[in-house]
Amino acid sequence: LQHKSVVLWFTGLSGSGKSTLANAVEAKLATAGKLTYTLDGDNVRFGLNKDLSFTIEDRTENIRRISEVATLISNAGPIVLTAFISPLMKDRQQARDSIGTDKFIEVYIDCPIEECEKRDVKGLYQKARKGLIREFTGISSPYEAPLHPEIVVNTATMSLEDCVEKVITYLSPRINL
Ligand code: GGZ
Repeated sequence: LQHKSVVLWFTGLSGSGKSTLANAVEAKLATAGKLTYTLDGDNVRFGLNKDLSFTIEDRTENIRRISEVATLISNAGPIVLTAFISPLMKDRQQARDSIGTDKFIEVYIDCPIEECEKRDVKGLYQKARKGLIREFTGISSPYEAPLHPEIVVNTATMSLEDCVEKVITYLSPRINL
């Protein structure tokens, strides 16, 4: 049975767990026989968008291109997952409008910056605090939390398994799982 096309749009701070959760959800969907594609920094910022920096203007362009690519892939059939900070409300709204309000599922990875900074998986927060990275999200560049996301998960208080479950529970009735 063909599923209704959806784009799962993960948003949250660096180190909040967007890619980890997107990959875990993708694995669950694969088990259920669903075709998926995940767009993240690794396959977008090093290729299609390697000309873009982290200024506000370039982040807006980053998100615009990602939303266009998400639409293209989604139209070909797969469930699309995107894992980008996407810090600005207006850019996520633009993505929602261009992808289609009926398809767009915003997943807010709610994780306090204190926790992201404590994890500091890549040492980027430390560099940002020292001023070695400018315009770092949450430190010297804004993050506007979604006000009405379809799904909220708190990766500081919930297990990965629980986060996956919350996403899948929302998704199930919408994609014939
Ligand atoms: C935020 C930065 C920055 C700055 C490099 N600010 O934890 P990561 O490493 O793997 O994820 C972050 C990633 C953010 O790229 P996005 O394309 O998701 O950002 S946006 O949606 O805002 O366009 C981080 C790394 O790139 N990184 N410099 N200044 N994150």
